[in-house]
Amino acid sequence: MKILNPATEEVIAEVEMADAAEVDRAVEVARRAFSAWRAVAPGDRARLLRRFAQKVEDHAEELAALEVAGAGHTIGNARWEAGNVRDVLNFYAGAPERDHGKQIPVPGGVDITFSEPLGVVGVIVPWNFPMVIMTWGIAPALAAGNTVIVKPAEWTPLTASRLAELALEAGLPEGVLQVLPGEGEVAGARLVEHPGVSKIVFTGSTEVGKLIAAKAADQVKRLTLELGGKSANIVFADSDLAKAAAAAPMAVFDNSGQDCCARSRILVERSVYDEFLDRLSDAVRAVTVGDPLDPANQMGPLISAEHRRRVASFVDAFSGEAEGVHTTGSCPSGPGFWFAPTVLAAPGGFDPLAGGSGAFHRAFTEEIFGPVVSVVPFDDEAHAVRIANNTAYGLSGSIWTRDVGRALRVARAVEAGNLSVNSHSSVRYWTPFGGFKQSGLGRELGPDALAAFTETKNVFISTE
Ligand code: TXE
Repeated sequence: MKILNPATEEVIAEVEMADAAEVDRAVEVARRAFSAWRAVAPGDRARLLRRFAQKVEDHAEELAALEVAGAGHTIGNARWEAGNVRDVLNFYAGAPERDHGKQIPVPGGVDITFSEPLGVVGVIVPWNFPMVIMTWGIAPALAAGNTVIVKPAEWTPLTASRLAELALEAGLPEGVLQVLPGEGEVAGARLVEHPGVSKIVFTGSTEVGKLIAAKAADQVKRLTLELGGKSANIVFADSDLAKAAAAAPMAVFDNSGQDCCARSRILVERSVYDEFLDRLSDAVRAVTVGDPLDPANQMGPLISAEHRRRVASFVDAFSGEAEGVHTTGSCPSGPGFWFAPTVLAAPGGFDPLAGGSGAFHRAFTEEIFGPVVSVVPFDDEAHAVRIANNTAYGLSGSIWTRDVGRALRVARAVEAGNLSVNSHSSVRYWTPFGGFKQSGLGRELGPDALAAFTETKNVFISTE
């Protein structure tokens, strides 16, 4: 398959796609490697993973440049991502050294609880954050003693393959980490179906996540799912409105809106709605879109022509309507899958709690995964919470207010896994990340993710 640079549309690589037989061979290799890898002492595994992290650090600029070329990320984001890969590898490296099991007092003997690796873990990765999402799966999986097969997204296999090479250079044994570029319905599906794969970590669309969950149920295969989102950014009248409006654009336009945590629904208290929209529009017009290698640019292109067509379908649907498209920022023309940051404002009389089929309703409820944000007014705190929760998704959200009590009340009431107050921060690798409802199953990152890559085993020894 030809890999394109989304900013130039130039072919930068041609990559072989694995078929089902190659997946089968990779599983065989991973299973053989598992018996040796699980036996490596936790301290030695930790040393190898730290060496891997050091390799990533040594090659950070190269990895960042590859992510810019292959995924269209801005260089600033790509550098952050290379740093995150290093940090997450280091964070989990020593975790098994601190897993001491448990000895629970029981009558008649000694009872020991162990954590054991699962076996072969399949990590299916999307194209929006190729190297970090891969690492959130592989780092705890490898640290816990599993072997891993990564299937990167069709569009973005380059950094994944490079990371596998660096792992080998760092001394990880052959077969412990394999990267297999391939199509979802072929290589991805085979990983899910293969009885030799004990767990699937999947990040991608809710639609494919449901398919995978149904197939995995057949073998009661372990699953972690990180799916879509339609997160709310709730702005109260008592907030620092200038700060809230200045921060709102990049809370959704970062990575060109191709972010499962994008705060793509802005809910604004009615008394400050017009003022907020004015401020937001100014901020959106100031967003710099262009060459992702230029550190001055805040936004790059979309991933592909096909994805741009899908994003455009949400905005094009407004032609002829009196209200809808409120502000359009700027973006380059010419080669590259560019899309201008766009603000949609609720048409008069729009009820965010009612069903509907109009253009604004569709944009307000479906995951667009592009630089398009919809803004609606709300009446009071309870109304804001009802609107925020009126979705099948539940990944992230933000609350802007100066009232600490309200911030906590609303944060507890919103059905989402990751909330931030007066901030749009979503990912801090020390803390758990994941979704409520149809945004996912299980949590990644944080101290507890390791448990998702182990089975608990209890052994009783009679002393009688
Ligand atoms: O995702 P897919 P796509 C959302 C976002 C986006 C939409 C479609 O709204 O516009 O999904 O993106 C592999 N068995 N998100 O089509 O298809 C596939 O090869 C096994 C949100 O790219 O879900 C890729 O590696 N695997 C999201 C991965 O699944 C299969 C990130 C994701 O692809 C498969 C990406 C199958 N049957 C998209 N079919 C987020 N949570 O951040 C596909 N794949």
